[in-house]
Amino acid sequence: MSKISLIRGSVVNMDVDAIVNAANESLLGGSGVDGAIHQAAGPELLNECRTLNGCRTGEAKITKAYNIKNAKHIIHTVGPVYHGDKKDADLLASCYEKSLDLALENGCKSIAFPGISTGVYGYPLNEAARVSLMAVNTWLELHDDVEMNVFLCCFKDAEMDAYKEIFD
Ligand code: AR6
Repeated sequence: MSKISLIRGSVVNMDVDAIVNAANESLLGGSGVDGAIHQAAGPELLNECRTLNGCRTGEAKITKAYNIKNAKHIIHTVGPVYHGDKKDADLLASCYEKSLDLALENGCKSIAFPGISTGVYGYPLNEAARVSLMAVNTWLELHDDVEMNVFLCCFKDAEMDAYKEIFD
């Protein structure tokens, strides 16, 4: 019923119930996909984010999508800054799991993720691809009675290559 799809492109353009933002703990915007989402959604997004009191690393919060008309919700999650210890993988997996939990709680049947932590936060692409696929797969197995179509969006070719290597 549910499935995982690899997509080459930006989450901002995805026609889904929820797009995921790779935010920071302030939830007040930044560069990378965070900047692109805030720019596309417009200033009302920042106004709603100001009411959320930030978000801890590994957690997620939800807002409306405002001017991003192809999505209903934005799920803001905060990935770990990569340090190279086991905690990184746990926190990164938690971002995917908590985002999927929020999507389900809000009636979403489709969700598009960027490569959380793989940009500014420095998570190596091959490790991040493994952790994210494992986290999404595990979540879908635990929720085999729900429909959730998960799109893993690769903004750069190198991200797509990292996922493909896992299947080779
Ligand atoms: N459009 C779509 N996807 C993008 C874009 C874009 N313009 N730019 C990057 N990506 P990153 P992080 C993809 O750096 O590593 C921000 O300042 C990128 O290819 O956006 O979690 C936040 O405020 C990768 O797949 O996020 C935080 O401070 C993914 O987005 C910090 O960066 C994540 O890269 C978070 O760092």
